[in-house]
Amino acid sequence: MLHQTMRWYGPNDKVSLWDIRQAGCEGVVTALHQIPVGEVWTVEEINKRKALIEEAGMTWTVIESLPVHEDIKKRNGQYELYIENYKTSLINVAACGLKVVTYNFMPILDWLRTDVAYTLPNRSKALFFEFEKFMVFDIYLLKRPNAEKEYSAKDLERAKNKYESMTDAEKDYVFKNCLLGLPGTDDSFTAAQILEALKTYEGIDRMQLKEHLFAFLRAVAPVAEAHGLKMAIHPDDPPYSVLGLPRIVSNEQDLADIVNCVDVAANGLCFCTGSLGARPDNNVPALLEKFGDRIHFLHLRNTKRYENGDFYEADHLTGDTDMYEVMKKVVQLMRRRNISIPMRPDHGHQMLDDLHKTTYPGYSAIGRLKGLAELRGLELGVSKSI
Ligand code: CS2
Ligand code: MN
Repeated sequence: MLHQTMRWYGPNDKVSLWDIRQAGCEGVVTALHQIPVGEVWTVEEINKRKALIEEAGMTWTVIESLPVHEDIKKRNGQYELYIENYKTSLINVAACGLKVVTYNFMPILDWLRTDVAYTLPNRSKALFFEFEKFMVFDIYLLKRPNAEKEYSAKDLERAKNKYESMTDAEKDYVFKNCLLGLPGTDDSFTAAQILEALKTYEGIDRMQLKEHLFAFLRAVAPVAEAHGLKMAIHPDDPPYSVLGLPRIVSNEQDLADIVNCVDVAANGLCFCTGSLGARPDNNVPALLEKFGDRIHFLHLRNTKRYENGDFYEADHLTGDTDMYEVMKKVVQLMRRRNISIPMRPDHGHQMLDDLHKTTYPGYSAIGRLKGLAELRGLELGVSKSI
């Protein structure tokens, strides 16, 4: 069976370890969010967190994330020091008995949505990416220099119409949502910070960023391999370029380039069906089959896409990705490899009592519990029937 987990943001998370255990989890996915990006994770700090999880009767199954410093992505500034620190953190993590480390290589931002509280017909709330509103943000609110150059004439027209139809309150709302910081913080970027950070990526295109990722992997993957660790890169979300920033973990070719660049098991994937599935040309079950040997962690989540480029996070079992097919491939994969792959339901809808609570967008307890329970049932059914 899958090793079921949920993400926990640490002692300040309003969702407690016991909540997670009651949801049926055997494991927890967490990170030392208090350590600034780039600094070494010490054995002492790792063990402290591990003990907290074990006191609640679970294991710390996956680290998400051991973040990669921006200097490494740009290969400037102190990138050599940060790569050395990363290796040290990996060695420390392995010394504490942890096995899987997730990270991503998205410049500046993590995931991006225009609405983190989109009301569904049943009055629960979901994360929504509305393409026209995103263009409005980019062109009219953030006012990114030369943003218009990246959109077609037709899209620019759509953006203009949208902008003109929006109230000031709607514009403020989109602005605020698009500037939200990384998962697990209450901080937001300011427009000035984003514009400043964007400048630092001038001249770094997809090819160049890929080279930087490969150089990073050539340095760290052998260390992970030697210490019995598996690294798992998370795909881009949404899986294409945004704000003129290159994104390089978006489709089949990207995944193939990554696993081939250092051909060891330690250089693997966090297979996020929600992120990959936001792109119509990604056949998620086929990708799962193709890269199965290198998948060390699963994020199971679904998206519903529209023709116009919008998508929202659907229920875990509905949406455009066929979760039954996904689960069948997962079960077959685990049998073939004779392992239990760690999985988490990724995000969930805000619903029931959680509608009255403030939690990190996507990370309220009840919606994730619902997703997990549905996936758990699906897995049982699939595994008994094949
Ligand atoms: C996560 C990502 O919250 C989420 O959607 O799937 O933020 C993920 O944790 C990171 O990108 C992994 O480094
Ligand atoms: Mn994910």
